Amino acid sequence: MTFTAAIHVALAFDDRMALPAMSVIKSLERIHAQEDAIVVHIMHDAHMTFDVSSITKAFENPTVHIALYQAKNDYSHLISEPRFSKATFYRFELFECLRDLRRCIYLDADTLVRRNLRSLYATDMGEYCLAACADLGLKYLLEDNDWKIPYLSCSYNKASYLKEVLGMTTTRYLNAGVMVADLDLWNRNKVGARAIEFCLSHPGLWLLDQDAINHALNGRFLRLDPRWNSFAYIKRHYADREAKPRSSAWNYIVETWSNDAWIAHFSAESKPWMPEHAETPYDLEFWDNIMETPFSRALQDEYIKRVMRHSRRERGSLKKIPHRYNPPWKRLIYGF
Ligand SMILES: [Mn+2]
Repeated sequence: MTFTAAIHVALAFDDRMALPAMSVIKSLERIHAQEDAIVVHIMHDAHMTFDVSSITKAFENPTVHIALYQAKNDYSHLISEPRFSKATFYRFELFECLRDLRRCIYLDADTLVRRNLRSLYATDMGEYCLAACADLGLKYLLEDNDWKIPYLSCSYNKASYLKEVLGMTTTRYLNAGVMVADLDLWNRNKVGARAIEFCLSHPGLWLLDQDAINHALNGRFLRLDPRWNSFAYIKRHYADREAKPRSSAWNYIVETWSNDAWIAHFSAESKPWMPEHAETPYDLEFWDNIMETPFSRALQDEYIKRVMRHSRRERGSLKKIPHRYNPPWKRLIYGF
């Protein structure tokens, strides 16, 4: 291994996001094997059903080093809707714990790394404390189609939501799923603390902590290549729902995201591990990763149990298994 200084990655999850988080770590290992050393700093829930120590056993190797941190604060009071996980706030606490590191790459637990992160880690940040991708889904889908954002009992277009609710004086709005943070500057500017304060004073924000980070930065972030945060669902999911034909710029992004995602992001309804999942081009890669994690055995057992229950009930053949019992991990058991 050509050992250079390690790349520090920050990841946070509770029980609900433990499974996809394992795929993130596996994807990091696959991409960087024999080339780079990755330190994955994980902040997790204090009360996990999932055995956190199994992560170290499963992944500790020359490429990946795991560092575990238990969240001290409980953020449940900031969660307005069940679609959010309180672990989304752990990033702020983790960035404080890591303040002595020069920088880190933060990854949402619903991402999949498909390109070496060395160049992203070396990004010249200039005077910014954060580098991230502009939220192009928000820009093109909402702005171009004039879709509305709900907040309290009103609805806003994107520009008025940013101005009136988030108090921003710019339309530069980032997606917080993939971020490079200059940890010293981030902490000195108290970005995390200001974001949490904003959530406390504005319950019911549409995109919660992401809205709050955008409020705190007010457009002061370095814009990254959109491939670093490729929304996995856009092409298939919104094909019929866009009211207007796509501009060539948006079409280019959509194509790139579905063919050449550097980091795929299972945002919105595209969560391969959820029953109401919207299919994406990256689902198979996700399950291939999961099958090499501590969840593999449990998933196979669960799948076999369901098949047995179903066959007993139906006295039918495997062909009759409904689609929802037919996920990609069947290949491991039946070889097809
Ligand atoms: Mn996400």
